[in-house]
Amino acid sequence: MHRYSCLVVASLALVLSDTQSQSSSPQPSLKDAYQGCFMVGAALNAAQFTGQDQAEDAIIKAQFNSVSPENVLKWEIVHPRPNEFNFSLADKYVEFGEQNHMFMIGHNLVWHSQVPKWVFEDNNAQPASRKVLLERMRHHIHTVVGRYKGRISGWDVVNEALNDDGTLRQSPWLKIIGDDYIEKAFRYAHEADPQAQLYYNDYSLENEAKRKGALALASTLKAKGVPITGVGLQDHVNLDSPTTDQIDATITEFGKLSLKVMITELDVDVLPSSPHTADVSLSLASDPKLNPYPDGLPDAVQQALAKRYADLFRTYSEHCGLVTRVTFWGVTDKDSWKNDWPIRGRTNYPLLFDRNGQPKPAFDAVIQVAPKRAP
Ligand code: 9MR
Repeated sequence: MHRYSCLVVASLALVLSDTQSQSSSPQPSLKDAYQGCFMVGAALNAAQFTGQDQAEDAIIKAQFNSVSPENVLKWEIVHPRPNEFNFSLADKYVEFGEQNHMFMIGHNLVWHSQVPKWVFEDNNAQPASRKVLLERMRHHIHTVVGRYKGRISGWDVVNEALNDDGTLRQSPWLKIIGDDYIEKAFRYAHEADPQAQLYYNDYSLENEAKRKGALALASTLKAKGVPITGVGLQDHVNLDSPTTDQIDATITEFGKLSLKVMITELDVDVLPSSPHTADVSLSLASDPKLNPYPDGLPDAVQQALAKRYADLFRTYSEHCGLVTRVTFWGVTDKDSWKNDWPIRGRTNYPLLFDRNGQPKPAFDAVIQVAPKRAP
């Protein structure tokens, strides 16, 4: 397991990427720039970890020291039917992470989305009983976490259990089991791999009401001795919202509970009508006015994106050690979920690498604000 101290000393390591090996200036790497502060990760899609996207593989290997699976460990993929598990893609994800010595995340175990209907039903398509659903949850978690015991180091155990007002979401998990479903999920995951780090992961935790709800949830779990080790702030953010003060305060507040804090799904939406949320059920009608940059990002917006990323990483770096990882939700703009949410088929620019895999000004900005370390 990685250990990170907050020593901001050592030299800035530089790596030569394949693409720039012939140019005079070597390309720095995110993972080296933030070494000693936090890990830098990316969520991967199947093409990347099965070797079908060699160009992106080169970026991933050069830039990141942690990976998350964008979709392949979700319930509907690994456990599509009651007695059927399918680990073919998940196994490839884990092999890729091992081959490249990366800190691997499992995403996710208990969520209201991307989970088949049968999970919540009995044989007559009626709601399952609490007892049956708890046993299904235990079986799923033991099977999935157990398979990767000692290999996947941290799990998003419960994902997005809160409403925007901080109350518990009325998901089938809550309705059928009751509010102790969260605690049970963490206990089952801990039984399956006592060494694994276990996280609660959610979006918009910078907003006061939701943050209060999450802080109350986390402190109740801690008080009951539930094995939660960290909180994931997804940080699907916009150019101007939430403010870095809100982000800073959110990290500080969770730190006070002696929880690790991770930025788990970072991207910056530059398009209009993209609310600061990641509610997957949201869907808006398409309109060309809401897709203003189909042929490229104007320089002014490119610079605004770079400044936003610099401000974000300055804020995260002020919490070196408390923030243990910053993970981008994707590698290049080409594959980002933000091209299809909340409006399908737009051209978005949320990440540090462009559609051709080239680093954007935002990449340089993130490297530049990394804590300077003495040689
Ligand atoms: O990026 C994922 C996208 O490919 C899926 O279609 C989507 C479906 O729910 O899930 C996306 O990832 C989500 C993550 O698992 C949880 N937080 C919000 C992310 C963006 O929707």
